[in-house]
Amino acid sequence: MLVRGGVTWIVTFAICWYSAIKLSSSADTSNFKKCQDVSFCRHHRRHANTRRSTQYNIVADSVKLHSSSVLQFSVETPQRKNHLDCQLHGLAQKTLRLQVRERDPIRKRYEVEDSLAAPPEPADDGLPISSQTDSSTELQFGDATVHLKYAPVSLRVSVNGVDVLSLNSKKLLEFRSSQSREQASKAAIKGGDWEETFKTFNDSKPFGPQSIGLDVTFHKAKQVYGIPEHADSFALQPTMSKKHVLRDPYRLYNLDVFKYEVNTNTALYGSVPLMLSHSAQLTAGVFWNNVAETWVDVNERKGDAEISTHWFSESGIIDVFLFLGPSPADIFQQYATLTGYSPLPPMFAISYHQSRWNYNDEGDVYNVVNGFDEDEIPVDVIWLDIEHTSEKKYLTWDRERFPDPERMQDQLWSVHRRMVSIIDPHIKREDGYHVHDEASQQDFYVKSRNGSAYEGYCWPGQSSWIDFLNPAARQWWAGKMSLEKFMGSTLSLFGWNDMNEPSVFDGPEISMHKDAVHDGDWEHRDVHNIYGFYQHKATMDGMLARSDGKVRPFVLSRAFFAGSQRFGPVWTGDNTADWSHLKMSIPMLLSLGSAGLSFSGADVGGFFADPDVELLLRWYQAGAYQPFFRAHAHLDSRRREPHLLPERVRQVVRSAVMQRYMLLPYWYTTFWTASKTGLPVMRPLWLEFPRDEKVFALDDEYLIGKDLLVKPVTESYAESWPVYLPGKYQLWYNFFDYARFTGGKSHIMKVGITTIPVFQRAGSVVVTKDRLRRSSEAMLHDPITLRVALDSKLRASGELYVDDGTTYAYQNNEYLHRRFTFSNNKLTSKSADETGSYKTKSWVEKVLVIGLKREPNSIIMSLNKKKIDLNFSWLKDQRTAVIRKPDVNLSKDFSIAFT
Ligand code: NBV
Repeated sequence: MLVRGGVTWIVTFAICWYSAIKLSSSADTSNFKKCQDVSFCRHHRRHANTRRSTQYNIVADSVKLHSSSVLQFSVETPQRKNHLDCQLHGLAQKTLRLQVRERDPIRKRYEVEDSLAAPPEPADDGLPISSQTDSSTELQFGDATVHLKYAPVSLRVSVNGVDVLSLNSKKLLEFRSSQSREQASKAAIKGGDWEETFKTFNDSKPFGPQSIGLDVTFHKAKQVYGIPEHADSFALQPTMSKKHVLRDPYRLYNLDVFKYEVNTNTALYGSVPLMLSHSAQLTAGVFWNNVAETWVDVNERKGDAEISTHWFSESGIIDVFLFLGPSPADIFQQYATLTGYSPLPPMFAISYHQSRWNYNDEGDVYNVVNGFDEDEIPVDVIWLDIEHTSEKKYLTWDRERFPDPERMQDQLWSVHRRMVSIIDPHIKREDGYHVHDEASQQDFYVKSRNGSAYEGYCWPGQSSWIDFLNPAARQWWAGKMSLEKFMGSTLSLFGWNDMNEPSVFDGPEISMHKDAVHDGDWEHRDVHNIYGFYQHKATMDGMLARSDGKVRPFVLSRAFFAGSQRFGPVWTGDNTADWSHLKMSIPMLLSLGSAGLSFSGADVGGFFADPDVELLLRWYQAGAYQPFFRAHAHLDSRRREPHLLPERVRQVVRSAVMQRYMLLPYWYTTFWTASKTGLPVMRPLWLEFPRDEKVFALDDEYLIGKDLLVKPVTESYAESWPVYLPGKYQLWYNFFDYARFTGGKSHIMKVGITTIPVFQRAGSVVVTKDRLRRSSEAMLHDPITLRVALDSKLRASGELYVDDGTTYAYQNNEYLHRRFTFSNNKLTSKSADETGSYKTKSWVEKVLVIGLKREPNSIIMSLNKKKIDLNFSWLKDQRTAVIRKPDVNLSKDFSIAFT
């Protein structure tokens, strides 16, 4: 093991090492483990390949109902009697949970609780036993049947006689019980079970092998998706064929991968062990609730629709949730019920963010903002990276460059802009630095094996890491966000947690030693994947508490786990200014969104290197249509704020950013929907068109909400761009020129440099705000435009959610939820929820009705029992009526008749 401590040569080594990677132009993949470097990965794969498995059997007389919704049973192997205690829970929302625990382990095993939003509710109808023999039990679970076979143990769930999911049908269950080193064989010690070395890093593995594994089969699956984060296709690729190993399993282990490559399933910054399967008949899901290092093998599809997968984790228990769907929307709701919904973000958070490592000083910040104002490009937030601190001591300021941070924030605030500053989890070990002093005194640092504070090298030099696993440390950290404690902060400053995998420059795989120790005596190996989650949570809790719970917080995190959606957005880390990374942003964000993390984005422009003009503007166009929209760049890259770009390029960037602002009412309503239903904001096409098999593997186009389809241009010199429009009977309209297209086929679009292929679904009403402003806040009471796109039966509907965009007043009915419907030649606007009573000055300034059969003779509005003849113009070729100034407050009910 590398000696940890303030030894000079280590520091020198780390600086040299970091300088070396800084100069290198691509990822050094040798810093990161492959399956063959990890003893438990080798072990479980061998198990799968040789099929020489230990047989796990249910002890027949142990099977009994523990309560009306929990079945309990013991599992044993020929070698160990009554070895495992199992519980099968029937939960609300068609969800089953299987927990497998070791009976009387010699060392306790970590159980993950906080990924779940609340203790799961039992199913109303329980999990009654419907039949039982000496070798099996059958249970009724709503319209599903659970078949439990005893020898070998396996669990199969079917609905109306159709198999949906199975566990251990491939006999890959393995639960390696804890043992003492004395009991272990020499071979096991040598084989890496008791001590492992990777490069120069030794893992002492004091508790030996404790890994667990299980196979999960999706019986009705054309494709499987999920288990982010990987820079790979959205539909997961097989890692095993019947005969061969095709690639390493998907790895889930939060890592800071310098200059990550695309089209690989190696680990990245965050992990969500949720997998979804989809076919025209059925969508199902599996959540593996374990925060230790995890690998997942995906087998080639068998026959038409069966995909089996193999999951294994280094420690912890088996805690697996099965979601029975059956529709895609059901799955998202089932997962969100369990791990939480992403809360409604403040409006500024879904607007445009301007970031860079670094804005040098206060003057630089003003210049950037002025640049936006002079060029009339809206922006909501300016970000400050690590150089704004005094010597990388987070929650302090470099007072030479930022002499009066409150003044700066107030100045920005006066022009409706916010700031975000970075707050990393590594703390400079310097006496007199309040965070370090308090963390040391209160024993809030992660420990090394010998009991002293864990030390490593990071941005500030020698550092220690806050133990966010410790609830008291989290509470203290949250308190540090208060306006009194965080000197120089105001209510318009928000947070950004970076490097929280955690990234440790001189640690194994640039992370923390697995034998480091957390509160409760847990090894880092047991909790690695939830470390960043807890920093994110604590920072968010603090930002909420500093306003007495009044102002919605905003904290971006790089690392995440299942449930992180409850705390704030995440982003895809340090991508590169390269077309392949622009392209990859789409499958990566689809994957995050499908795993509950609706609020996510990728650095616009690419973090490393310098994008050429074409790449930069195509990236703005894509980013404007992705949920979290932030331009960010590396310290060594050339400045690329919009006002520095050549005039023609700037105009294209401006148009993309303005489209984002124009569509904010639609984005906000979609985020609100996500907060209620768990439906992702950025949706794969199969969510809305579940039976159109052509879209199952598509990951270069997507839907925002249900009504806007986007396929950003992600190739250089593109002149024509094929776009598949789903749904045989579905019509689509080009969002900008109202041209009509039929669904169920591909269309080739001509794409000039200003073109963003966006289509509105026929049958929808999309709301926009068309006036140019400095920021979203300045638009709060602006008038709206209704874009009514008619289907073939001349019908359309849509909704709009509105509130103050900032506070929680909406929880006290300060909101409006409106519904717009077009049918029988009449457009009506009605309240969708009478309890909403938000007062807005916003009014309807324009209505576009696209796809009418003929020019109307007259258009008459009924409002407050009065009839008003409305002026309109007729766009013949587009069969669109444009009504100007109906001039009615958004909160009023009205109708407009077309004759
Ligand atoms: O804090 C500096 C950067 C930051 O700009 C970036 O967004 C993070 O992902 N940070 C990583 C550390 C340095 C990376 C080379």
